[in-house]
Amino acid sequence: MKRIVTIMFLLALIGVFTMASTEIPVVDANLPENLETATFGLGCFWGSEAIFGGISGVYRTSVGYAGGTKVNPSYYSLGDHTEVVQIQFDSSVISYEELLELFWLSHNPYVNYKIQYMSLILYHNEQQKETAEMFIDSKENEAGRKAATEVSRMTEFYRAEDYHLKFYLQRDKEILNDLLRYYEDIFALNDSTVAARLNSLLAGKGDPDLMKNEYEDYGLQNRALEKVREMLF
Ligand code: MHO
Repeated sequence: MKRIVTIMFLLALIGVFTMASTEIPVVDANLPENLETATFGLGCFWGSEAIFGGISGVYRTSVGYAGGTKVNPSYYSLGDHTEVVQIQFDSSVISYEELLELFWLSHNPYVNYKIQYMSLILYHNEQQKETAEMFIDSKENEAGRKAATEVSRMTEFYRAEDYHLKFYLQRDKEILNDLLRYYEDIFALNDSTVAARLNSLLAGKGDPDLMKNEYEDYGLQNRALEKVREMLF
């Protein structure tokens, strides 16, 4: 009997330790399964990422290069690629069409920018293709003119260099370092919902009501927590 109690105690102890070592902020721990992916180009990707990272139903964002043919592009050797934001979202919370609305409002889709900054929808499946084409048709009809937006099939996504990731968050060392307690490096942090939200907030974008509800579960402490509270309230 004594032995069983000891074994159970040891198992409980192991449980507590493994929990502590894998602990991440509550919001990140609650990442839903079966997220869909959307990819948009709408100008410099720093701002694009900040626009989408702070809204309900979006769980992950990353900046990168896509749409072209050059293998392994980089910021200074972009080839025929466009700066894009890739978004992972829960379509039961926010629909692809709602994302398209935000995309449309957040840049000028009637201007022919150079390829790096062009207005671009990269669809991931036939349903997204149809939705995007119908969406653009209806906007063009409303406006009575053709949009510059291109709709093409998504191929390879090349994540951007570390210094482009969560651009606004990386500039706030206090908040950044607080989050790096949970994540090994900026690449791991890049996939976090908390990072998407705070990057958006620090850029002055996103839905403040959403973040007011969530921020206590971002895993922040001390001055970083205070700062976020001050920005929200
Ligand atoms: N802010 C830069 C663009 C950077 S973006 C990653 C500029 O104004 O040149 O392309």
